[in-house]
Amino acid sequence: MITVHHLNESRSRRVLWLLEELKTPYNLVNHQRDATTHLAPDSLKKVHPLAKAPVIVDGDITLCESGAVIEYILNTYSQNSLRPAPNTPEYYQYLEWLHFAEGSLSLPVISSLFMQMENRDGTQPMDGYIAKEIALDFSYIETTLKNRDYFAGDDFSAADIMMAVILEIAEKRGMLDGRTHTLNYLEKVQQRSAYQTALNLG
Ligand SMILES: N[C@@H](CCC(=O)N[C@@H](CS)C(=O)NCC(=O)O)C(=O)O
Repeated sequence: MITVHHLNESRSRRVLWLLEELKTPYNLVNHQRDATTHLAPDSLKKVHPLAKAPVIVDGDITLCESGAVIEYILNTYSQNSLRPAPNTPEYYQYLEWLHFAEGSLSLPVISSLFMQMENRDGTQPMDGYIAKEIALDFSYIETTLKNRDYFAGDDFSAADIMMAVILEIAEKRGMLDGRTHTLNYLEKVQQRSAYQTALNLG
C-alpha cells in the first residue's frame, strides 16, 4: 500500500485529495513543522534527502515533487480517471496547468509570502518582477476560468488539484481580489467531498 508522508499546512494535501478522489487506500504518516522555524522536521529528512513534502513511498519507489507524485499515482492507481485521454486537446490543457502550478505560479505566490516578512521599500528588482508575474498569471487564470469549468475543460482533473492548492494561498494573500471567475471556481472545487476529507486529515 502507498504511504504518504504529509506535512501540516503543505502541498502534500494535494496527494491526500487525489487519493481520496480515487478512493485508493493509503497509509498516512504525519510530520509537524518546527514551531519556531516552520520548516520540516528531521523525521522527513529520514524519508527523503530534500526533506520536503509531499513524499510518497510505494514498494521500491520513493518520490517527492507533488506533480511527479500525482503522475505516479495516476499511472499506478487510476483507470483513466482525473486526466483527459492522451493526445486530445484537453490532455494538453491538463498538462499545461499541471506543470504551471509549480513551474510558474508558485514562484511569485510563495516569493511574495516570504518578501512580506522582510522590510522592503518595494523598489528592488524582485518587487517589480514578482508584481509583474502576479498580474500576468492571475489574469491568464481568470480568462481561462471565464471560458471553461475546470482547467482542462469540462471535467475536473488532477490539474485542478495542483492549481487549487496554490490558488488558496493566493486567495489568503488577497491576490484573487476582484477575480470573480477564479474565486467562484475555487469555491466550487472546495465543495468536493474528497477535498473536505483531505482538509480534515491534513
Ligand atoms: N515543488 C515542490 C515543493 C515542495 C515544498 O517546498 N514543500 C514544502 C511544503 S509546501 C516543504 O516541505 N517545506 C518544508 C521545508 O522546506 O522545510 C512540490 O510541489 O512538491
